[in-house]
Amino acid sequence: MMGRRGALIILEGVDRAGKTTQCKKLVQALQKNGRPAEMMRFPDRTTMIGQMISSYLEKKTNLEDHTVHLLFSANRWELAPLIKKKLQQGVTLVVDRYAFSGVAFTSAKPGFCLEWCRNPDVGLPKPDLVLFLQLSPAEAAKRGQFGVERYETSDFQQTVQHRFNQLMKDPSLNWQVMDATKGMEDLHQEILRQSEAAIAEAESQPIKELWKEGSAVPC
Ligand code: NYM
Ligand code: MG
Repeated sequence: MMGRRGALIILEGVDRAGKTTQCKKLVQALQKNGRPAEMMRFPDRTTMIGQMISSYLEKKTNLEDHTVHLLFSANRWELAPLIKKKLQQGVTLVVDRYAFSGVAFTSAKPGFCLEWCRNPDVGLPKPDLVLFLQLSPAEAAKRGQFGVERYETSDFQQTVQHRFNQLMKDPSLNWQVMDATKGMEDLHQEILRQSEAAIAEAESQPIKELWKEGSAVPC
């Protein structure tokens, strides 16, 4: 008999929404509930491709915009076999950013449309749940200064937010918008509840492919 597969759960949102904190809390809580769960993050800066991305984000190197977009995607593809293997082994994966950040950040640059940005990620393991941590630019500003990495300016983040809004209109994905202004613990409980539901739902379903059946969101 086939074992029950794990769920692919993604946390998305603009910078400083609390994704990393919530990913860690979710993994701990799932493990405490007796569920095998592990955290991953994108970009994964530990691989060779990840190191190129990291150096770009730290502004140590420059890369042409299409090129870096494809590297972010390649960074997901190089880990796709591991993602599938873990899910099939029954491990639930909690992932800090995925293809949605890829599309939202690149398409926030002039001259890029959603369609082009989405293409390299078509066919990746499809998430069972995408939790979007919603935080207004004003609330984000209260959380302190931006870092020094590329993209960390409020103008750019505002465009990124618009792009996320467009992506969230896609009904082929299980988007759940979370109010990230809530207290950390309340937010965690809500995320845990949504995740447990997605895990129960995923158990009986095959792993699907992202954006394969097309998307209603135009360029
Ligand atoms: N980012 C992240 C992209 O531009 N494209 C992608 O595909 C992904 C996964 O990298 N500002 C951007 C969003 C962030 C930056 O992410 C680094 P983090 O979570 O701060 O390490
Ligand atoms: Mg960051």
